[in-house]
Amino acid sequence: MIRLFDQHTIRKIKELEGVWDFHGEGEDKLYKMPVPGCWEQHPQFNTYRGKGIYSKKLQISENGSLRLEFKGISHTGDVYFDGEHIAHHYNAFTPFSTIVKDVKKGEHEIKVLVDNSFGEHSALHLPNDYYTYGGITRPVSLAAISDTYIKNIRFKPYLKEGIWNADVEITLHNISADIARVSLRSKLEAYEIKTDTIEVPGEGEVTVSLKQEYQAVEAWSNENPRLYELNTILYIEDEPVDDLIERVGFRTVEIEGTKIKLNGKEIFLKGFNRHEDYAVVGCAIPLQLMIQDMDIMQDMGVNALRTCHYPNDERFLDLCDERGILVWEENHARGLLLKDMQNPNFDKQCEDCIREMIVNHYNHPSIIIWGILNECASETEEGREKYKMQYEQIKSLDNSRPTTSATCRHLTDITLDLPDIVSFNMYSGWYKDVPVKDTNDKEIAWIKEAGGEGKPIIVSEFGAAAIYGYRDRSRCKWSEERQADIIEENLKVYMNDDNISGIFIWQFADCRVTEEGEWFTTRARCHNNKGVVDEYRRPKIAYDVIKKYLSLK
Ligand code: ADA
Repeated sequence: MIRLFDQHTIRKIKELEGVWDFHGEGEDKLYKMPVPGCWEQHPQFNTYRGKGIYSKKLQISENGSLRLEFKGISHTGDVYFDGEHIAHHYNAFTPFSTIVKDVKKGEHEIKVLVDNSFGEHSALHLPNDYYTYGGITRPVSLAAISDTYIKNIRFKPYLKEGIWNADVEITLHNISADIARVSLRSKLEAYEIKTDTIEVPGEGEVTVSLKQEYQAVEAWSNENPRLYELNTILYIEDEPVDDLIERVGFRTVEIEGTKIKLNGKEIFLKGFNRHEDYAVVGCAIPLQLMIQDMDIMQDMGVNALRTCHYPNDERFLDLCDERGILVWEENHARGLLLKDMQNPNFDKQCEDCIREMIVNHYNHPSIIIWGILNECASETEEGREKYKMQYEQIKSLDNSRPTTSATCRHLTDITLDLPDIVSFNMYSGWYKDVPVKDTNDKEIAWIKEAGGEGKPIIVSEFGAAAIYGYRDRSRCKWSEERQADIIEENLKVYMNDDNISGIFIWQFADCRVTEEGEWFTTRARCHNNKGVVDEYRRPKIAYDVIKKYLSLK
């Protein structure tokens, strides 16, 4: 399944899921690997770090051009069509697509060289407190494409004198050498926009900006996540040749002083940090397990989610749209020191990730915050310049959502004047046995002096570790009892402090971490064990403590 709803009824599209041939680089032995999937699930590749080649034969039934889309290859993919190199992409967490023109009907072959190795070529995937898996880890789709097709649609809802309106931007791409004359019809319920003839230059793109008033639609909210399908059809001489269906919601998110407002109403965000990681399947989580995660989090009473520390699978964002879960989605970065940020590939790899995240995820009403650079070098001037550049890039792509970044540079961060919301990670009671309230009061007082005055504040991470099944009456660290105690102490303070507009518990589930980089010294089992469920989603004692407290606000 590519998305939780069909995006086409005219464009012929299919998912290339199933079993692909696979072999490790330099190896002849052939394996059969699931796509989507991580090679780590195979006993021969459970800790494999390097390159692997996936291949699949295709039967194409008609002559024409094709569009291949990969929702995620971890962490670098080079795509070959009948031996010709047609695409390169870095970063496991954002999609990319490519066009193959004038394909003759018959048998063809796709090969994908996948690389999950570390080194200077990879500024964002490096040994870290989560695992960089290997594989074609998210869905792949193949579509027969018309010479001029709908490349992208952005739907920006807003209220005008109490009536819902939207700016609808439709980007068309013409892959032929000749100018194309087309027209569009875009329908949402009974509201229809029709265009006159649009000229798209040969081998060029055109973006059409339309406006529409939608008098009688319902707002999207946490309590009533009302979604609508925006169905756009492209015509050539009145013949429908392409289409794109987007699923949208009418909602606005604003910052008003120190409050975050959804549709003009103040909200308090309460949720988890969730890594895309599940036992056996790694980061290639199938829909049924995504639904399980969502059901468990909602059972504990969440209304929000932070996609730590990278853009998420669109199917999970679709689930958030359907369930009314408010999302902080962030670009890919965790805990990078200045020397890491000085990697010559860092700026471009961040820029690509931000652009692909926003261009592809813009229409999800559940996403209300864009985040960047979790716990990176925000205490340095050079680091500040990179934060500034990335916030500016986000605003240039989307000025409808507030920005933030989770800092751990307590008392030294010099970037708090830049984002719309200030967020901090604090592990009172775990890394330091310090009183939660005093530490929190000090942090908030500093934030206000250091550029955060008058802004909403979010506690983006707090929590403690526990080994699933380890019970101990002494309530010592690493026991489930102590994890529950620490989380309870933190919840009591953060949920009763008017300075705080949101909390994200670290973390939803235990996740695998890399052995390299000495993470094994502080991560028992080579896992980050701060989940309130383990990697098999078995609940720890903290589960019911959280369920009790989240129901109070
Ligand atoms: C940091 C980081 C998380 C995780 C956490 C921990 O706040 O943002 O990714 O590493 O610490 O478990 O210590």
